[in-house]
Amino acid sequence: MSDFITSNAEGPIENFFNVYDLEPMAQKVIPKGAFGYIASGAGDTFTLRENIRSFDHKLIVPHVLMNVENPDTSIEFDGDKLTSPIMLAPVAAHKLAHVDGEVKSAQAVHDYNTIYTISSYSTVDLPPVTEALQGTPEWFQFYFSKDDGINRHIMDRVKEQGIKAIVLTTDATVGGNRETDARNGYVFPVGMPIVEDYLPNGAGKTMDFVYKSAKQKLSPRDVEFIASYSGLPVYVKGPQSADDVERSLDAGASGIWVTNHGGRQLDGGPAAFDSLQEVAKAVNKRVPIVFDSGVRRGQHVFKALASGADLVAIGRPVMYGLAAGGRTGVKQVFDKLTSELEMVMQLAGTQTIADVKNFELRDNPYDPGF
Ligand code: PYR
Repeated sequence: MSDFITSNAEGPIENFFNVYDLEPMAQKVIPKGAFGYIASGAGDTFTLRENIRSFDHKLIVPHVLMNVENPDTSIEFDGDKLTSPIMLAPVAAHKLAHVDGEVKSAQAVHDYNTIYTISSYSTVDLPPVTEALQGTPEWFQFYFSKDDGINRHIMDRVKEQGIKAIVLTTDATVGGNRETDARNGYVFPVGMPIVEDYLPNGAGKTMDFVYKSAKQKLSPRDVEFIASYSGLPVYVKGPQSADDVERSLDAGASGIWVTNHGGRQLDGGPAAFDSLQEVAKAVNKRVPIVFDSGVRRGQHVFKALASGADLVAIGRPVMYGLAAGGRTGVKQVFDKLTSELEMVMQLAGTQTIADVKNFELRDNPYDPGF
């Protein structure tokens, strides 16, 4: 709806010492319903809370006398040299956080130089986002239509943009129990142009309606279909167990994305970081692993990489940085996590991301709360 007013901030965020600081800043400038939609989780928010807490299940025992100075966070991934393995997770509707929406976050990801995942529920259409990225690698997160003709059309458009991979979200075939949205009577205030063909007039719709408009009966055949039609690598976003890894790889997945959707879907499920341990073992380096859900610190990035992730994605912190500082704010979020990661790498005795990936974390022998 055109009367939706959110942040138009642009410029450096002051008093920003860690990414947790950004949430209350964003809350001041994003309307209540939209902020609740972004920040909240499902049900009792058990899984949402466990996502952050679970990083304490593993310890980084520092290694000293390791001849380390100026650790290098850069990586090469799929032919691209990236500033770090920290990338953007697909997050719906950036226009909730900033009037310019995905254009600003894409500009920031270009400034930082990492992978941008555009959501099917982007509030800016594909071409302006690709343009704002100026050649920075872009992936597309797919909320599948029930109609394969529409899916083909969306994939044709995705390919026209030179997008490098498709991410099939499999853990959201129906909305989680989003009670905050229900209490706030939240409806999407802006439309979603990429899925206009199966979700016309998205503005004014509840999240439940949005989810039910997409395909619910997903199966391995959908992975096969996307892979064969698009010819692009398909990342299956959702496996949290060895069985699901095998089902995805058998269907032709080129990568596994470990997530619990930021605690927004199945409440009562495991923390994503705990699931990463099982998934990495099952994948056994056959394909790349992307990890998200709960990443708020450089040491979280470090622990995820040391547990088998190749890329670590962030979502909510980017939305908060966007609200508090626009393009500059989003860049600051990536920079903050990177400088924390560099410090942790230095103190842990690791010079490169390859060293981090070979680092052995120790199981926490103390009681981390349960
Ligand atoms: C979410 O609300 O979590 C979506 O993925 C759209």
